[in-house]
Amino acid sequence: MKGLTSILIINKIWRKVLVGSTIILLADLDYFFAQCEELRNPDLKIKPVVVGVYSGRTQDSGAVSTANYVARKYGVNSGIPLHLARKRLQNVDAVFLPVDYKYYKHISDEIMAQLRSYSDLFEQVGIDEAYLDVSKKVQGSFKAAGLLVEKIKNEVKKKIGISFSMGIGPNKLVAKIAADSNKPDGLTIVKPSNVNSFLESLPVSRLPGIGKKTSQKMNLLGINTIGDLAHYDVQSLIDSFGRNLGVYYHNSANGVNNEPVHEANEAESISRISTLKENTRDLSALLDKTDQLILSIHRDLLNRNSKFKRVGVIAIMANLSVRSKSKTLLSSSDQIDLLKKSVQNLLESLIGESEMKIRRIGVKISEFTSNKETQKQLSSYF
Ligand code: DCP
Ligand code: CA
Ligand code: CA
Repeated sequence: MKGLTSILIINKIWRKVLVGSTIILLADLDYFFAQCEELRNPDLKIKPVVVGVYSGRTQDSGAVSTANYVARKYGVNSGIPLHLARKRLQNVDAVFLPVDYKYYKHISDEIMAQLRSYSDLFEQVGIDEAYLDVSKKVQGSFKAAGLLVEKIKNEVKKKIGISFSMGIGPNKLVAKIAADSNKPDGLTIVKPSNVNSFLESLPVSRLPGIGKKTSQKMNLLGINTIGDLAHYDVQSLIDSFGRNLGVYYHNSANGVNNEPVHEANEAESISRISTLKENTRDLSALLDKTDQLILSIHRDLLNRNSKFKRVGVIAIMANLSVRSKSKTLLSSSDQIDLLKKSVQNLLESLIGESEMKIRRIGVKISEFTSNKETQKQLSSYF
């Protein structure tokens, strides 16, 4: 075993000598749905633009999907109720538009095809984000990566007319946090030697996977910044959060992340939705229904010989408004029990957010990797 470890380490060193550092980019399209609306109607650019999902019950019931940066100055952000957005933009010449997903998807597809052409490996995550591994392309040079990004940004602006923010880092985690730190139209480069100083002073909530609840729990332990978390005793983290999460938090806070950029059919998902016998917010009644949906989803998953990494639930509420919750697992899985457990957790948190009963319930899995690919990668590694 020891021999194998040293061979792997030597391989890693050789790789560094031969091709330089790993360099990962994360592209995140700016205020995406609203920017698409500006693209087809440039007069909107100077106005607050709010794109929302209208549930149809009253004229303004529903939620904001996103808003352009002009509207954000008035406190209008993703997720707030449309009537609140309307109130915050009272007496302002603002424009409210319904989501036109098909159009945004078309623009996203064009941009993603361009981004893909600049990468060695490409992984799309959702409609407006993608990771690019460009290690070979720029021969491990962060300077060359910066120049490449300037070029891609200009090209996408010229050909498609959309701006995006880009993070450059030695791994996916750092690239993602870098991209988030300068929006819109930003570029943030974090070289390996700057990873710790870059992360140190940021609040723990900036780490992917650390939501409101976890960061509150960490604050109670005296952990406020990513630096605090990096220096916190790893065994104490494991005691508080369990082994998997404890180790994940420790590594992430230290900027350590080895997740490869994998070419997956991320745009794809498997989903089922069904109407409940009667409107309810009773967990066991909902689980009865989601268990049926999961059985059928899982059958499809096995047929395509894939693993999933993202799980979501969607609820159409009694008033026809839509609520959804999703989460990314720490690693890909094809286990039905894990799927059931994840759906249950998501349902619990969804029910906890509103008193309203649910009319229809749906389950979705996405971010697939093929079982065949994983096997191939493992065997070629040895
Ligand atoms: N979206 C949504 N509902 C949410 C959040 C997002 O419908 N609660 C949609 C609309 C967004 C798109 O997903 O345009 C991408 O989400 P982002 O979180 O990346 O936000 P934006 O691209 O809108 O803004 P930013 O410039 O902050 O990336
Ligand atoms: Ca995004
Ligand atoms: Ca975005």
